[in-house]
Amino acid sequence: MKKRLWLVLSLAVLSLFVIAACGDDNGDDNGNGDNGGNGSTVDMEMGEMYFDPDSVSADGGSTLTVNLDNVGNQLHDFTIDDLDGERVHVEVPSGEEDSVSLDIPDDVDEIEFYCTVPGHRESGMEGVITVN
Ligand SMILES: [Cu+2]
Repeated sequence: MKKRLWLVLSLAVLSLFVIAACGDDNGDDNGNGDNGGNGSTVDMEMGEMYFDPDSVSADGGSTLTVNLDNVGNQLHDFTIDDLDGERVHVEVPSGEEDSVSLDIPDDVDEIEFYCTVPGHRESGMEGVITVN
């Protein structure tokens, strides 16, 4: 019980640092997704009919870079209908890679992403970014 409270307090303090550090984000990424800093990167595979991983987490106020690798046999896309008022739509042809940087808002809990090619979302090409 006591341990858990300490953990919560530590996380709260850590978040303050993260928020403070966001002011001078230069957009550099260090290629490591889990440093707890103001930016992170995830390598995501696309195929028939999935995103892998289809569940990602990111800090509110941070930048999440998603490296997309379409290992499937057809074109897929990575789409977010409304990311802080903007639509994100990145098409990746079969066998190609692309990447997109997302400014994660801190006033939402989840951000859904999916593939807009007809039938793909229905077949499982969707996922969620959980905002910490
Ligand atoms: Cu698709």
